[in-house]
Amino acid sequence: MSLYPEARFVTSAARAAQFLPDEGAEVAFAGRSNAGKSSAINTILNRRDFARTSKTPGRTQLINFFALAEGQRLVDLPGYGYARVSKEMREGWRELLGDYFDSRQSLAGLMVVVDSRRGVLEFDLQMLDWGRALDCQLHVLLTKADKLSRQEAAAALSAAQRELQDLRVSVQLFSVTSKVGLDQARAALAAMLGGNWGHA
Ligand SMILES: Nc1nc2c(ncn2[C@@H]2O[C@H](COP(=O)(O)OP(=O)(O)OP(=O)(O)O)[C@@H](O)[C@H]2O)c(=O)[nH]1
Ligand SMILES: [Mg+2]
Repeated sequence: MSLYPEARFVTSAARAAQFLPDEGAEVAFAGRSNAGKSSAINTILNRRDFARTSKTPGRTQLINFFALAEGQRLVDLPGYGYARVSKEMREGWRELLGDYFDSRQSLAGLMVVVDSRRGVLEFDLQMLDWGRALDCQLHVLLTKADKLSRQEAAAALSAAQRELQDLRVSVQLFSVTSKVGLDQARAALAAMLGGNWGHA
């Protein structure tokens, strides 16, 4: 059963004029290309092929808006850091993301999706900075934890926690295949949308 039975895709935005009205509460998923954003969204919502997933990095190049319930939205942001795209395209993404974070008062929470094998990188910190400027709740999903041994996963978690400890960011392990951390991620999303972060 989905926690959001009414969830539906609404629109893709290539520029700021196409964003949905800035009202209600929104949670955005950001992360490096191929980190597992779309997979995480599908699994958290329990909807197969809801946000598209791809073996080809950089496939989600637009800002995708989903309605979850009345006044509650989820946003799949375009992945960053994919090397094999043109400079113009990279600048276009940066501008689109910049416009989004400059304007989005309804952004209640930001989920930064990080490949647990790579750890937190510079662009992830940039996203967290942008989210902090909007005073939204910040949560990091260390994805693909199934690809690490138990020991490696624990080490990846404590490394990320150490790195983010001064930044008011919560961090967890996550996997769409083993379902590690799924309940925790769902609780984080619900708390962000419901405005009761810290009580999840
Ligand atoms: N083993 C494993 N594979 C995963 C997991 N999450 C995602 N993947 C795989 O990683 C690849 C990329 O996943 P996506 O969800 O498309 O990544 P994305 O961050 O949305 O990528 P872009 O839209 O290109 O930015 C796909 O082949 C997924 O099947 C996970 O938890 N475990
Ligand atoms: Mg995607």
